[in-house]
Amino acid sequence: MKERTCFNQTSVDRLASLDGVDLMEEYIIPGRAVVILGEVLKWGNLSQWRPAYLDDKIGSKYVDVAVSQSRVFRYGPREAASSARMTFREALQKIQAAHPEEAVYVMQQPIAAQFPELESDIQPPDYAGANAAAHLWFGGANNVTPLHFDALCNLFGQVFGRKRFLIYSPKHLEEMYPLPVDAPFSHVSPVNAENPDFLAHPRFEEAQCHEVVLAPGDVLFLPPFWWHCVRSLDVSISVNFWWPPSLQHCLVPAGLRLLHGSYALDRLQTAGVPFRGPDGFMGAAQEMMARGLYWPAILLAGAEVESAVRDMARLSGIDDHADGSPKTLSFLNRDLLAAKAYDSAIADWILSLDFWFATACQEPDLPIGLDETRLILDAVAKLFPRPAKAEGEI
Ligand SMILES: O=C(O)CCC(=O)C(=O)O
Repeated sequence: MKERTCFNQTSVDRLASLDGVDLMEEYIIPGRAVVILGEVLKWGNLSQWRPAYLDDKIGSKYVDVAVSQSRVFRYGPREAASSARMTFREALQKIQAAHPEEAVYVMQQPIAAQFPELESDIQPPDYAGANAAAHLWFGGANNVTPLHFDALCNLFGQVFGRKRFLIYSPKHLEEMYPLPVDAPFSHVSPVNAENPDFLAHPRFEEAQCHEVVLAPGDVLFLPPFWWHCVRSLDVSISVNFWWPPSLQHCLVPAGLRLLHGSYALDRLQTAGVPFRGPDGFMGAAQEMMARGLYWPAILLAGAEVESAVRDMARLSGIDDHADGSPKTLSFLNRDLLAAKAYDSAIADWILSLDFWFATACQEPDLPIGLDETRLILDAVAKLFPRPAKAEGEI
């Protein structure tokens, strides 16, 4: 029986085919990294993609490229790679030059928006998530994308040339020396994974690295929040699909950190999947509670209350902003009580719940148990019941 979570993953399986393999059940749903050899051949006509073929199809189009003297293409925060606009053909000439003055990289370009001419060559596989969007990567040998994670499922297809991935399970958040969650580029590690400085980053030595080389045709499923550093071993063309994670994928240190960050930012109001379902945040809150993740469950209940109270304020004609910033829950509560949107018993409940939401946000290390969490979630469900669904409604 295969392990069910990425946390225990000790090696990355290399599957010669998908015959007899339930990719969803064994890898994608539990968030386990895997390589499928030769699978790109089944993604439409990608096997004909060579630099000359792309030149033929899109050579005269303008494209934004990343530019780097060092061949390291940082997203930030240090030495962020600069960018330039040029025709695809100019980029291709620089990519194929033996000694370019500076390296260029066509990075993560959305194919449907930028190169619709190429779209008919691509047939997304049925195991890619709904609305998974294809992106193009085209660059020279030895281009490096430094260590970072993405909060997305990633199906990465190597089309031409080889690429080497150094990948690390999300359990190694602390070993990656991440920036604070509210800092820009908090998904980028300062560690040089290819040549680590263990004096500066001693914890990095504890992180288990999986080295994965993709040859033309190979596909890597990289689950959300896995750290990766990527080097092109040759002139390389890749196509990848990204799609949003499930709630289960987010139950890793960086995912839970993101939940806290989004709560602190705007009470999860702009968070979409996976925290907010068609029935609001309470489904995810219940699931967190069932998994023993009590503070995250309370944060999600807080997001539900905040949503409901803001909706009520709008319906009652109350401005939910003061001096340009959103009013806090306690201010809105006071305004709604004054407008007789509800009585003082409900207002008192909201006030005491707000204490728990603030504590969940500021002190997630304090011990809290199932009983308190259940009380809070039950109180929220009673205060703001979701309308019962009509028979047959999904
Ligand atoms: O191929 C690369 O250079 C980087 C790929 C990457 O970072 C990604 O797909 O998330």
